[in-house]
Amino acid sequence: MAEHESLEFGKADFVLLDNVSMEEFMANLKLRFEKGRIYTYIGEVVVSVNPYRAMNIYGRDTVEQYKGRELYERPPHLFAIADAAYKAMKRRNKDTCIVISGESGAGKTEASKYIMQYIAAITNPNQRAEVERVKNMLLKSNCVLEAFGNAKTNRNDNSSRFGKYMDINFDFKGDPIGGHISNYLLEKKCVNLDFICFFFLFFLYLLTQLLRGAPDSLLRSLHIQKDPAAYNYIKVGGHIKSCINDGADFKAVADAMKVIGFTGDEIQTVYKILAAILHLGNLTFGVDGDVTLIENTKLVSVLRELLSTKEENVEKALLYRTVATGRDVIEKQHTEQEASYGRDALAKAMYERLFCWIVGRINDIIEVKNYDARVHGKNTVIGVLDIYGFEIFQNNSFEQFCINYCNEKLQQLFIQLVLKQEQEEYQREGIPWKHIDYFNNQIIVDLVEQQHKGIFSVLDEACMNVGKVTDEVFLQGLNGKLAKHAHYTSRKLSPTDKNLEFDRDFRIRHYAGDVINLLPFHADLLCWSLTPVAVDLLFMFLLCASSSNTVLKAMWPEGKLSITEVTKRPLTAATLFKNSMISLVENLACKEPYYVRCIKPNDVKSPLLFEIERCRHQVEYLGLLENVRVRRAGFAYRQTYPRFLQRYKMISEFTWPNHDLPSDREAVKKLMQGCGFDHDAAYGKTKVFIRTPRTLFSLEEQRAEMVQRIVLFLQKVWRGTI
Ligand code: AOV
Ligand code: MG
Repeated sequence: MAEHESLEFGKADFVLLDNVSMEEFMANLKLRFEKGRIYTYIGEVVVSVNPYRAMNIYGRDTVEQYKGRELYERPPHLFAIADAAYKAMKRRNKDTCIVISGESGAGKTEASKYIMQYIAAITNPNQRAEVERVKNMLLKSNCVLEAFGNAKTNRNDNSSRFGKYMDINFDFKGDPIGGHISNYLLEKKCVNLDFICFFFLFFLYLLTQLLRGAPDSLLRSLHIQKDPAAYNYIKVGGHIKSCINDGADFKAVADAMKVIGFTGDEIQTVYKILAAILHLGNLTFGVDGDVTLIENTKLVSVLRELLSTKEENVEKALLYRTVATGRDVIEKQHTEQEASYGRDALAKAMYERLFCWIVGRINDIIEVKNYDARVHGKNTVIGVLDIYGFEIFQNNSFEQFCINYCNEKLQQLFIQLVLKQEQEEYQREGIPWKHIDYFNNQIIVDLVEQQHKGIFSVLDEACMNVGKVTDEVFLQGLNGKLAKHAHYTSRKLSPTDKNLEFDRDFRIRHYAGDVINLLPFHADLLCWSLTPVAVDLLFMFLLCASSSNTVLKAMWPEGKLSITEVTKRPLTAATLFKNSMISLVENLACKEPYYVRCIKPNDVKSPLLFEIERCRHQVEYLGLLENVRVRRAGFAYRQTYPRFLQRYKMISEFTWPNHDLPSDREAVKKLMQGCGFDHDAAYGKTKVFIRTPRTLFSLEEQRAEMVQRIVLFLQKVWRGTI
């Protein structure tokens, strides 16, 4: 008997709950967690609770148990979902995707790794060398991306600071032949008491790794000291004590880069850029009269050397900006404060470029090559999305705003695909159906992304004028356009709840709860640091573009453009992010989706603690209860009549080998009645709907038995024993 029928471990599918209430849902989730059953289904959705301990459920033997099986034959597992996505792709030629969501530390990245491992394990049975090479690359690329894109945060020791979507391409045999990675970068802003700097928390992690793990000779050539405390960016990030295992990590990353196929020059350049970023953080500025100066000129020459450029380029990049006045572009000296913003912006831009370049190189290496669809048939895709979940903190800034917007988009997709489509299909097919209420979050998506009126548009407008943008302008814009929106409010904080910096906020009522976005939002800094080719950063771009290091130069391709082309008004980072989310969702929407919903049981990384309130909140904002209701009211399986017959006609005398009933619909009805499943089915205009998975399971069993019998019969015929 499949485990989902054993009560000791609770219900393996929430659809089987006696009553669909929050209490029962939570009790079942808790019981299963305590019994070490971290996965539970809602139909085909896997709900996963982070066990915070090593589980012995991902080995080769478990892979064998799930390989090629139907979802309900085995206890709930990620492998079952991975297998379902794989089967849909292989049997039905469908592009599929697995969307993994949940909050920080809930186990998304781990889940995505197990899914990749599973797919790697079940493919390429013939051990073709080329496929093995591709698989190895896909797995190794993860290691490099994690090194460059993860950070230790207080919520997760290995927190992904970028969203990752990876397509794996398969050939007609179902073996991986390549892949493509899209990353959705986010920056981590750090607000310090007396100055504000933008930087990536994760680069600190990597830089700390570099300091601890790199050989002395390499550090000497980069002019880097071993003591992390010597570097401002690391000090500010408070990361000095963070990683115990940095040395080993450094070697693993260096090896992975080599295996993937990065050249020696490329790897050297990566180190040089990381070192340059560290040195940049130590640059300080002063003034002499009305001239801004770099105080530690020795660092200028170190930067020159690391970036293979001229000292004057370094100075210009750090001390000047260009201002476009009409058709002219003039140079203007930074003030001391502008120079420090500019320095941090440069450090950040260098890191961002480096990261994007690494992703681009990996994509070059893993992209599908030499596949001729005319000869081999369509190549199909499984996409795996691991993206940051909702973040609701005390202080939420631009980063959380983007993350939460992303989650609204994904929830909208979920609603579209799972809830709305499901209900619409029943209506279309004329199946009696009681409408289930659910909250459609489109209104919140619009609040953020609508053209001309949405928050992104207002932010873009506020960013139009570099130098003059203030949060005041931004907030006025928001209040002017959105004051009446049901999901938006803003307020001035009373002196009592005022802390040092924040005196205003605006609030978005997300479907997951109220999120207070604090001002200052630093709209002015956003246009400084987030525009990819802002006029003001022109000299910085020229700095890297003028380098004689060809690898570095390749990261700054706009160096080839003329000044006027470069100074054209660029898209702001907010818009870029919005556009990338829209295209991500479009891409997912044309695939058959599978969902993994991750839940974090507690905030102290304990394997024993199931904090009920904490979990209930996540269950609420993941919309899991609505999901169960729709699923329960609905049907686990549906298929068009001809296809259904094609698969199951051999199990009924009425339909095998062909039926003589007036329609396929009648034939299916007769088949189901004959098998005693009629009570569990509904017959739509074009499709049959089956309510419980168990029925489908029995159909499959009977089919397998018949197929076996037919094979034996044919063998006998061939041998002439009949
Ligand atoms: P996240 O991806 O959801 O957070 P991770 O996948 O990095 O979270 O998981 C956080 C930590 O929880 C891991 O480092 C493991 O220690 C533990 N963990 C998660 N899943 C499992 C599992 N199946 N078995 C054992 N331990 C697990 V973030 O990237 O922060 O949103 O941005
Ligand atoms: Mg992660």
